[in-house]
Amino acid sequence: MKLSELTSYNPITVQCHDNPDPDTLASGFGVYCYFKALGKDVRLIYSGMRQIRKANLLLMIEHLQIPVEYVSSPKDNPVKLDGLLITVDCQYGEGNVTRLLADEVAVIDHHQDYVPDRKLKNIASTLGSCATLVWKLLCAEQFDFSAYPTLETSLYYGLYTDTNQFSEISNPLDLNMRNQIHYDKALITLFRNSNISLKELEIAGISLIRTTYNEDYEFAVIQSQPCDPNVLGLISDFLLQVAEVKSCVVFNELEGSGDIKLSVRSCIKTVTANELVKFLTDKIGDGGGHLEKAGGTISRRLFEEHYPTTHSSAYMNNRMIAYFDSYDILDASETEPNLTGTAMYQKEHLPYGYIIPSDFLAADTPISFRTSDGLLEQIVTPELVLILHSNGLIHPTTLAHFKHTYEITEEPFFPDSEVTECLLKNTFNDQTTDLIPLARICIPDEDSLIYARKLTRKLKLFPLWDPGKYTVGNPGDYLGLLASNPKDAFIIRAESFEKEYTAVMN
Ligand SMILES: [Mn+2]
Repeated sequence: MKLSELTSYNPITVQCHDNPDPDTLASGFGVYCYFKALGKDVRLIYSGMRQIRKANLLLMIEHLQIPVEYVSSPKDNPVKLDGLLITVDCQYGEGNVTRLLADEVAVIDHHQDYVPDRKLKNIASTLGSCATLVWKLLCAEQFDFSAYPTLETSLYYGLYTDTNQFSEISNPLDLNMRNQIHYDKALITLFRNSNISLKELEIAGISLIRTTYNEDYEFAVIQSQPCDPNVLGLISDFLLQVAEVKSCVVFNELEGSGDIKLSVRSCIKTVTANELVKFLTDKIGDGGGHLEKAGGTISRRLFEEHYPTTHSSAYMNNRMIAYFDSYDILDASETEPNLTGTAMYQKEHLPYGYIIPSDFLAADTPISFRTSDGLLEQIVTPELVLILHSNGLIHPTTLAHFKHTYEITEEPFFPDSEVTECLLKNTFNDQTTDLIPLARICIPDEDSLIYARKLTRKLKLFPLWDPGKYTVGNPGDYLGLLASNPKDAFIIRAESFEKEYTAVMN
């Protein structure tokens, strides 16, 4: 979705997430400026329980003249807006943004896509900040930045704060923006050094001496006094720097609602912060974020429904232990394969399609495509091969594995008749390519046998082809091990296993 696709709407409301941070304010300001320049009736707003109090945000709004308004919207009587509502740095319907009513909704965000069916959206989840996405959208429209001289500094500060002071930048587009944008250095220095108030310094200090630490799992938990949720992030950033602490959660109960805000951090590859926060908020709230940093909210009402006799700090400690007890880890590159409990299966002899992305994309290009687990992001390497299933879903593998287990042909591949396209997106320039005309047939080898066993517990698998990142297999899914190379382990979803594999009788 381009910004110019939205120009038929009027009025337009741009909504930041609740408890705004610099990234959502900067992104919202960018979208606001675009429509303002077109003479639209446009407003920039945020809602939620709390108004902005944090010093750096107040300075940012004041010095960069960001025309953001607070809108109070009671849950039982939500505000109704005319025209188009655009949520920025968040997704309409998610827990971190108050749901307002509007004729039409669009989403501009850089988190994982929660609403695959939404029509009006641009979600770039490999970007470090939503400000980068907005910058790209504005550049694509040849937006005249000189008409809004404070906008570039806003976007720069959004990226700065969302990437842990640029230390977590990995997408080339984030780097481009950082290098190309004109910003006011003195203002950035001022904001950077106005992160917390004296009162918050005291709250953070008191919190830190009340750390509970779990030696077995090397995690720490802190309950802080009520404070701006952004301060929770600062405390957890600091806590994670303690050598003994490998993951942590810092939380507090909000004044008034009693809802619980939490900030989660991890610095080990066996725990990703976004997966952990989902576990901590499962059924009682919402959470999300990135590999190292994530945040979430637990609803007081749901918490009391599910855990009527538990205090929030006991919940957090118990739930952390439950998380670490809930899974096994299999690092395929390090562990000797264990065939206990497995049986032998053969892959159905159906034709698949294959694509070698490096044939038509430069190395290191970020791409995304749809797998049976949802959207997957990968970086193009000469080793990456994509297998197309007849249902249009894609499964990534390595060239070595591919050559080993498939008979490779040059015949064109035709998926099931109802599958009309199978898209690969270059997330660097947003170009999508339909893979079906490019795909060739490959057929699983006669002897492509696997050992497989049904999982009874959650498994985090670090596959041979991507040893830095785990995929999660849930109870009911299968762990497959290639018979020819049992170190090459992979997860097979319960539903595809039944369709694609047959047991081999001895
Ligand atoms: Mn953001």
